[in-house]
Amino acid sequence: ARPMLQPVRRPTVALTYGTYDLFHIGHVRLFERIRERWDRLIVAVSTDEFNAIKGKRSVVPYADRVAMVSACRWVDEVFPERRWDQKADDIRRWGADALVMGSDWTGRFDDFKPLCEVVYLPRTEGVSSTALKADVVARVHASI
Ligand code: C2G
Repeated sequence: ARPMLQPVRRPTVALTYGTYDLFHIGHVRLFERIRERWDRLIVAVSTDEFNAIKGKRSVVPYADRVAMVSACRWVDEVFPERRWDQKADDIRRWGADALVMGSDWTGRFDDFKPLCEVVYLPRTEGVSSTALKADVVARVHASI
């Protein structure tokens, strides 16, 4: 008899957005948690110009932030985040099954629920780019 052909499940795709300045364990843990639930992870990295729109000035230039996120084992694709209003197009273009963000964004992207799952995962406590910068400044002052 013909062997039963197992239906091959299409790999599921998650999309996430961020600046990833001073790439740290909080970012890595988020990516790791996303990959525990979805097969592929596509990351939109905010350009330096979009950071200005977000009111952020990152220490690490865009090209280096892209290189570090791309080097992360949990990440499959990286592309630029240039505007607030590109997410619907991105979801369609990448065929994303889910838009996933850390919990500081809870509720903020629920408008995309008609297009894909919208999931907020717990942030990693005790670490942030802002805290890392403050820690370095404090150490420099302490050593003066
Ligand atoms: N994050 C986390 N734990 C931390 C710090 C950050 O889980 N300790 C998550 C955030 O919740 C976010 C992602 O890491 O999902 C990236 O954080 P940022 O680089 O600060 O990005 P942000 O400025 O929030 O940009 O259009 C969406 C924006 O581009 C998101």
